[in-house]
Amino acid sequence: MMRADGYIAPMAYVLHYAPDNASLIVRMTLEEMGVYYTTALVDRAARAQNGAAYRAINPAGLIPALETPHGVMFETAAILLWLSDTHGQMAPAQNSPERARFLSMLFFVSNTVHAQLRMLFYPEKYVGENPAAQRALRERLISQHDTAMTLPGALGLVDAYIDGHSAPEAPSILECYMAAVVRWCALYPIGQTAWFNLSAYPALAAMAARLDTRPAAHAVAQAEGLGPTPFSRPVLPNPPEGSAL
Ligand SMILES: N[C@@H](CCC(=O)N[C@@H](CS)C(=O)NCC(=O)O)C(=O)O
Repeated sequence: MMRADGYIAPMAYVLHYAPDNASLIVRMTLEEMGVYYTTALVDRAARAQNGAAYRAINPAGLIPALETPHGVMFETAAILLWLSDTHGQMAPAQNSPERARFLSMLFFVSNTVHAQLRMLFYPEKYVGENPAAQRALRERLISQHDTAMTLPGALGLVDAYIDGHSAPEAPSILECYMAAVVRWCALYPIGQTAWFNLSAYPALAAMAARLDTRPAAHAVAQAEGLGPTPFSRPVLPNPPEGSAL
């Protein structure tokens, strides 16, 4: 429960998650903030994200969702920003001149990079079942063009921002987001990741290595079976419960 003075009692947050899904970004953020939360598994093997029970939680049928004292939230960036504002952590303060650019990049990652990854991972949802159409979409997404409409171009833009905008003492919500992004680029779709080389993005590579040393990353990796270096040298998950795909 939220009190008038803004205090949020323990048990207030429930993260609806599946291992190695976008919920990983929210879990990493909650761990970094040190706030108490519980989790509820969305059973992807049973396609629970499409079922009526989960749609009552997130009408978009996407993972994650976060139960908060203000109701259920969905959309990763919205959850991150709300948590950051609520707990006053992990983003430039409201009156900081850095906030304008930071929010621009956060929404770029959410609206463009994450959306590109969705097209790469679930091409059938965008161009239907035709294999040639799926191949064409994939080839366009991974082409080495210097445009934000391709993943290499978009990642290059974020890399340029992170260079000089990462706090060594604690990661921002944007860095938690990007740590999961570079993990997924290295792993998925399984067997089709040759286009991605983390060392081509030096600031993101340094960020991933730095985040891997955080106690929050260890907690997340243990909970979801992500291995010892989940962001800089990821391996496919071996989750203690649930399924990533
Ligand atoms: N725009 C959403 C995207 C979330 C998303 O793509 N979640 C994936 C898992 S990583 C999902 O729910 N996939 C299942 C599906 O598309 O049916 C967000 O930012 O939260």
